[in-house]
Amino acid sequence: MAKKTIVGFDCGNSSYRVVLGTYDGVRILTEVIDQIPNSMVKAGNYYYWDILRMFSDFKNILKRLVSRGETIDSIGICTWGVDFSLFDRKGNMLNNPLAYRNALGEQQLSEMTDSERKQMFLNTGILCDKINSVYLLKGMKEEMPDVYQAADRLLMIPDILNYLLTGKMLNEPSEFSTTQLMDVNTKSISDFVCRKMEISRNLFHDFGKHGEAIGYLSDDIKAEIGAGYDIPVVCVPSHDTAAAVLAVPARQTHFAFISSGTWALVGTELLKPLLSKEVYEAGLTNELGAFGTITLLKNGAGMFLIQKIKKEYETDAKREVTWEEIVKLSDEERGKRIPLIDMNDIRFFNPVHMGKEIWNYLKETKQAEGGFSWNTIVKSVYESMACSYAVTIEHLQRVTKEYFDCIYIVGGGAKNELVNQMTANCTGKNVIACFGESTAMGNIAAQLNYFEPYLELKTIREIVCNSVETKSYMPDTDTSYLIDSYKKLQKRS
Ligand code: LFR
Repeated sequence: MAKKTIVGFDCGNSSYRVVLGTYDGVRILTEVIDQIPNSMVKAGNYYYWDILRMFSDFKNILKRLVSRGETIDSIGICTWGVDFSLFDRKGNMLNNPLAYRNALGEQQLSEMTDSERKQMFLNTGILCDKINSVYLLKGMKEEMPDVYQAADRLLMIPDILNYLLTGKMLNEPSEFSTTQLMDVNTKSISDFVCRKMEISRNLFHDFGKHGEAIGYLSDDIKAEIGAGYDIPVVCVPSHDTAAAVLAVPARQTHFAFISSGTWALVGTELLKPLLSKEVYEAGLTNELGAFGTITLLKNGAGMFLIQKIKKEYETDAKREVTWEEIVKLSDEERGKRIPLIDMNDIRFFNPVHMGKEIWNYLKETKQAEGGFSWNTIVKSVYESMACSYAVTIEHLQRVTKEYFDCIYIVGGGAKNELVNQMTANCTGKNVIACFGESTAMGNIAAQLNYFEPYLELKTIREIVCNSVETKSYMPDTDTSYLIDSYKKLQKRS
């Protein structure tokens, strides 16, 4: 395959990035063209995402690339999962996408019995979680009936951007699996879930196929960015987790990964879903990955807690602080007792003040006393993160009957040396931190399949292995004893 210049858009909850990938026949070299902060917008009673700002920023960056002389061979879009907008029959967007941190989903899910939840899991492979689109959609149907009634189509966030770029609507499968509206066995829309949740089946479109073109940049956009040639927009695994897993530089067939960002996804890649009782009880979920794979994973709280803490700490300090300073707060606690929190306790999902919420938790569980301490709080988050990883790795080994001798960490969180070491210590395993933009790497690597449709997953991974820089962490202190205390806290929540 000749040299290719490929654009990957990776949109996360806290920032979005545009990455330019150059494939030279052996490896992909990446350059981050821009990184722009992102956040939910509170308007009236709800939290929303500003999708049009993302679209407009993306177009401006494409324009910049064209004017600096790049010839773009293709484009792919990835974003987080679960959020969507509804469209009317004429293709107009009816609502700004609501954010999954709205209370709507939780309210709907709380009405379901245990046996209903199990049925939903067996049908979709997906664990019932308040953030899954199906609950938000049901909530919208009740709270915004006019919008719901006017809807003809539902597009997930990456599908929306693909549509705005090309005029073509489709639902991309990996992203769609996060709705919990896909039958995991037939990989088509679940009639069972639609019936049960009273959701119209007609809202959904045909699924795209990874590696195929969705369409080409519309003439308007081509003119706007100054491109005098056609640019295909390729159907990539557009759920950021699926793309990040594709970017794991593993040569083994069975491997464990942690995709660390606002969320922490701890899992392994499979060819078929696992729907056993053990999987269900361990809180694992079978999402769709790249090119027909399944990513069996635990969807847990990740850097969200510490991202919120950083902002609060800055407010207290009345200045901006670096991540190094935040990490140092924890390091200053070295040798002291290690306080833990259950990372996934609902009280940390979207509290008014994360620091205070954690401090109260530590006091209630008798792990802290005296005056409020940022050091203790930060330490507890980082150590708890490592513990939560260790518990999930234990579950994954049990349900898959595989032993993982190392763990790959991808995503922005891989830069956190302290947590990498804590994870090695708590799991007793070799941790391999993978640097660079993992989601963008997976996005760009998947697009190679458009140029060479017979390129197999194994070959794409080999290209990834040639392209990703890693750093290895071996356990240096045994902290596996913390796992039992962590499990006790999990039971308490
Ligand atoms: C990670 C992620 C998770 C998803 C969460 C919310 O960025 O996509 O996989 O569960 O965000 O969409």
